[in-house]
Amino acid sequence: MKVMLVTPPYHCGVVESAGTWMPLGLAYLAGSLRKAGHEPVIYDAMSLWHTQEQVEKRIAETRPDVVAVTAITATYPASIRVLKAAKRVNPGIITVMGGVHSHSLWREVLEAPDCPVDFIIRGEGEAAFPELLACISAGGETWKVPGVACRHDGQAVAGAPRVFFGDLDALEIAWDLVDWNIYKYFPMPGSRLAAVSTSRGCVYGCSFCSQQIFWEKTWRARKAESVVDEMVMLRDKFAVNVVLLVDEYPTKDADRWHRLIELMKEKCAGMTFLMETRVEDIIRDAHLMADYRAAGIVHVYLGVEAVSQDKLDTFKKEIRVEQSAQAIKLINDAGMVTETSFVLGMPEETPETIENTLRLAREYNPDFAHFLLVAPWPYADIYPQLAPFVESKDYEDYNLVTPVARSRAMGREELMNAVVECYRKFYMSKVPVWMGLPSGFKKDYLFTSMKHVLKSSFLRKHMSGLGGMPAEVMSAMTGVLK
Ligand code: B12
Repeated sequence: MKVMLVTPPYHCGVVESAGTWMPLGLAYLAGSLRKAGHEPVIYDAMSLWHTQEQVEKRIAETRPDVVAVTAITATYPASIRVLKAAKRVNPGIITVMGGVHSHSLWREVLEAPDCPVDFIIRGEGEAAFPELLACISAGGETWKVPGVACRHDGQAVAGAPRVFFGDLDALEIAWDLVDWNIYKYFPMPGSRLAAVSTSRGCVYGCSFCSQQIFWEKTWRARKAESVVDEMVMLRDKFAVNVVLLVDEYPTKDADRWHRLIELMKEKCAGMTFLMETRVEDIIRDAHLMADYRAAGIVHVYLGVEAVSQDKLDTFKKEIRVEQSAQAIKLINDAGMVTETSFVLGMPEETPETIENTLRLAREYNPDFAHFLLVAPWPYADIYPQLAPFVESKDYEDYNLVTPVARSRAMGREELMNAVVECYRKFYMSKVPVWMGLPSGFKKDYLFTSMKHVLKSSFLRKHMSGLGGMPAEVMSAMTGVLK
């Protein structure tokens, strides 16, 4: 069958200010579908900034048998619009949805009025999707396929959960179906950006996070050798020079991670890497920070999330508050860029607690800080705590930057204004410090990133409402960037 794999054209103005990001999950699915004899096509409507009309036209031109979309909660309404377009083009097109949103909320999705979704794949898609298509072709009982949810006899039903894939290195990725010209990392002009997954899952149970639900607190990893072979192939065959490691938790197995760092140092010349991990692993690896940098790692995102131990414990983050500042300093001292996030908007949030978060965010001294508004994913452990305060059911707003819940003391607009003030004050104090950095990679990187944020992010819109960045910051930016 001809299977069109589509990203929903959704934008909330955060991540797209830093780059255009390839849909790795769809490249994995395309690899498995092709292996099973199908003809997959990847259509990244999100990165192409296509309109609903363009999406519909592209579906009509492609004439697929199946249209499949991916959806996180914020992109779910846009994914539904893609599948509605497919049904308008041809009601006979089989429609499939996968990803974290429909994994948990499969019943809500299938029972929604006017639902255009024929099948939901829950969990990993590489084995379930080809098996579903084989079952459809054979006229079999699709509702019994493990990992599939669908309507049967007028009811929404789900097959047994699927066992996670054993050997991640055995999965084929359709790298040749990726339209490489689209993917760029803006802080590094002229770059070509790829995404690589070295492991899947996370063993922690952070209460605001969806990934622990999706992966059931499991963790599986690829072999270091196989990951590095892939990186080298991406560089040599597709001219990739920047790689986002998409893993929730790449550093979990110290031996594997250290071997990976060694191999990256040895084989990945000319490549740079962006990654995320936990603070305690950075502290564990304090003696290896220079090796991280030598391996090409330039940017590390740490989920700091809170500045009080109470709040960290509520989030079940399992770190000590003092570890965050220590980890950030280690990365900064090694010449890499640090990025962190702080979760705001919990029921007990007040202007004073926000002020305190901002004060400590400055003290922790990451290069970039995000002041995120908690998103009440209905399937997250924290949801019951947030439910009484939720004021919007529009999933499109569940993007960590739009306020959807109030706190006891603060309304949604007040929370939003406080967040924008946090950004403004944080970067007002940052830019003069960056000015004093010696010329070189880090200084260029920081200013180029900031330029893109101020040019295109959600902050631009909100900041102008609040009077914008102060003139001295803007003139510093203009001076450095010419
Ligand atoms: C890379 C990434 C992005 C990329 C997406 C690129 C792309 N088009 O895929 C970019 C940078 C654009 C992005 C954006 C956002 N992201 Co993001 N992102 C990630 C990240 C780090 C990795 C995703 C990934 O590639 N995983 C690897 C692949 C192999 O796995 P996968 O995508 O889950 O796919 C597998 C299964 O889920 C399933 N599957 C998925 N889709 C489908 C579809 C079908 C048809 C089938 C059969 C199966 C299937 O099969 C796949 C293979 O096994 C995750 C966190 C994480 N570590 O997973 C967050 C994450 C998905 N993002 C998240 C968020 C919140 C956002 C933003 C809203 C953030 C923001 N405010 O900007 C935006 C929304 C989009 C936008 N344009 O504004 C949240 C989602 C939370 C939720 N429950 O809704 C996550 C989980 C981060 C987090 N911890 O909170 N993101």
